[in-house]
Amino acid sequence: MELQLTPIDVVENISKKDFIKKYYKKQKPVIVKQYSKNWPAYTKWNLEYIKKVAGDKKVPLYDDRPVDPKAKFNSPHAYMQMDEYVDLLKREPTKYRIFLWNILKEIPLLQKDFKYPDLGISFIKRLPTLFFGGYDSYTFMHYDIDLANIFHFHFEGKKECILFDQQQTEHLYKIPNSLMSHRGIDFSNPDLEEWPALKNAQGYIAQLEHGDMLYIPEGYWHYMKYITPGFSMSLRSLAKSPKNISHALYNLLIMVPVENIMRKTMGQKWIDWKNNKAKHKTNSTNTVALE
Ligand SMILES: O=C(O)CCC(=O)C(=O)O
Repeated sequence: MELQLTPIDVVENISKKDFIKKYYKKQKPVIVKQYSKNWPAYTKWNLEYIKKVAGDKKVPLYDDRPVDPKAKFNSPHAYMQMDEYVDLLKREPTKYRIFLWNILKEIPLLQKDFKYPDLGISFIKRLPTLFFGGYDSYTFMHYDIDLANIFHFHFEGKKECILFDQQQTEHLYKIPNSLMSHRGIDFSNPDLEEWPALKNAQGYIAQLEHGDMLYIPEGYWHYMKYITPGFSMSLRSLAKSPKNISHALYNLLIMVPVENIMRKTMGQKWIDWKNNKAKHKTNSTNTVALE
């Protein structure tokens, strides 16, 4: 048995009216092929260009190592200069990824190369962010702290995306006091004997290519696997549902400070407790999958 994944709708173009009616209001993901074809970024943005405009920047890198109990929530695992990082991406597989790199702060010049989509919703203009990954690297299954609507534009190469809505959370081995699934799960090829509750989860899957835009609705879980080295830009729009807004406030005001205190005081014991709890709690509330 495999994960229950439905292909994400793919359209060649979309009007404002259709986007709002068929996807935004229904909170359903969609891919618009080649959405960025009329932006300067479509022809300019590739890894060589990023090396040219940001080669001297020191960039924070993340890999798939277990959580370090001494590190604060979301702290990077290493730093490298961008030109060295691009060379590494092109030369060999690497697990190092760049996550949530703020364009306005780091390379404001890139702002001229894209436009905020005219899709009938307003965007948070101060937070365009970039994500980079090497061949076969992946971003763990997670959802974002602000449960925003995300518009994800891919450049150079191919990427696989797996999404789940918030109602699937009980099947996803969520780590307590975090925004992540258990890191032991390989969502591209999950071991359903070890993680049986995943059989109950219903999600979506798609591949993105250069120029494509993926709409990720509010609070959706997402896992991204870089099939080839490449990068993406996410633009965000605030969550609208009161439930998601209060969830976002809880994350920022309670979850993160509690996590930092617990890591500082309990260290590895806290991380081990959370990992065990995720596994046992999810298995015990998913008895159907275990039969
Ligand atoms: O593509 C990635 O590496 C992660 C993207 C992501 O997590 C996001 O856009 O919120």
